[in-house]
Amino acid sequence: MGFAGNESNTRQGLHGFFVCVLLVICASHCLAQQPNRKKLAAEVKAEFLHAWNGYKKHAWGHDDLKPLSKTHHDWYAQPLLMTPVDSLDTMIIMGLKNEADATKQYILDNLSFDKDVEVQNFEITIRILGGLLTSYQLTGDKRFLNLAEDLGNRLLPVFNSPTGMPYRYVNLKTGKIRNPVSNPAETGTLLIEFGTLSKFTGKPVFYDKAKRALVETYNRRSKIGLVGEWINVETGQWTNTDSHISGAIDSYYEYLLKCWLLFRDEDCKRMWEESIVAINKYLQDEREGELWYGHADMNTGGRRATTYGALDAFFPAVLVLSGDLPRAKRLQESSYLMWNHAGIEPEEFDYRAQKITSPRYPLRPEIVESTYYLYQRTRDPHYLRMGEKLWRDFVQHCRTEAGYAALKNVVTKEKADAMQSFVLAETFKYFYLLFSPDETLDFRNVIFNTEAHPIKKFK
Ligand code: DMJ
Repeated sequence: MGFAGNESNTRQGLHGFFVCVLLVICASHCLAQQPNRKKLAAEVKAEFLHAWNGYKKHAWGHDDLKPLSKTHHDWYAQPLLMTPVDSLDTMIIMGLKNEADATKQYILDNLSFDKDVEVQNFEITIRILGGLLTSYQLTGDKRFLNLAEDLGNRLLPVFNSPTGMPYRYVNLKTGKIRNPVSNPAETGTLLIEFGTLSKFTGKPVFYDKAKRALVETYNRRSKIGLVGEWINVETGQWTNTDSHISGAIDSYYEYLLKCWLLFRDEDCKRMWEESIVAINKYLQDEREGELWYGHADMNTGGRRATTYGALDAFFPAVLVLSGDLPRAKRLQESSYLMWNHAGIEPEEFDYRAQKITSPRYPLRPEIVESTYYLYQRTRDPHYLRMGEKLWRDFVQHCRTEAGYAALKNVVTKEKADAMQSFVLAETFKYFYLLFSPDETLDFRNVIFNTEAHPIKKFK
């Protein structure tokens, strides 16, 4: 008995010893598997500077850098400093003080909207108005707010349609409007910026006009609760009834949810809550255990296409914000699968056929944005590892001598001569925020506009 007892003690001791060794091995293995956040954040910052320096050297004073020909691209006859305005808050967030100070001064000295150019209301709102408002909030410099208010006033004529939904283009000098056929993303992605402008200036007109445009779009949803892709803002009739969460609709849904969270606007809450039920009922799709969102007819709900793309990859972030973590996690895995199909993300992917249907990659941020939201909400290192893989592929395939270049084809990895301002405003910012310490930005107290410009939630 005694002997047997000793033998069992010895066995137990040995067993305990091996368990400990195993735990130590596992722990060190896990630690080795943990991405080095500090190192990654430093890399992102250095690469942001590389891209920014390319813009400064080859495209200074213009809208965008063309990274292959090392020259510039302007959207209109006269530049609107798209890249500097879009990038300033990224510099501030990254702590690049000298760059931020110089860029701020350049914008304040040179940006003027008194220009005879016809601009696209949606793009100018999300990139420039959004950028100026965040720069005002981050620096406290009233001159940014003055610029934002001047721009807001020049954009206001877009809302002078019979329905209140905006025309797509407006002349900044004359107020002449054009292009009545628009889409929900362009009619409904304005309230964060116009609403914030109202809050900062105390002038309700901006909030009211953008809110009406959002509500009028929502009011034209079908009986089953979906919106279509193209709508005439003069007649209120849909000209294309394809429904999805992709480009031309995407950020309409994003703003329904975010405007509730930013302004505590209960109408937006109600519109979001009704919309997400229809989205999940008719657009959600399953393939071999994977969750996807495809296309359906807005009136019948019948499946129209089984494509999902780089723009759709914003939706896990929206699902995180709405509290639907299970769907957010599953959809993120699908986005990641799409990314890994060719080692970098195609613009569009047929998830049923598992085939790329549009092979370009314009350096989009959406999948990184969703990775950041998921990491913030779950703290699961899985999302850091995912982010590190995205980052390594992004650098490997898109870095050039003068900055970062879009890809014409994700299969051949052939580059395109474009680096849009959202690369500096969004893609680098979300990579940086994913890896940098939590104190960098208080995730729970801000709402990002669709161009990644954060605004503090209003009380
Ligand atoms: C950005 O301008 C915005 O994120 C917009 O909502 C969608 N397209 C680009 C980025 O892909």
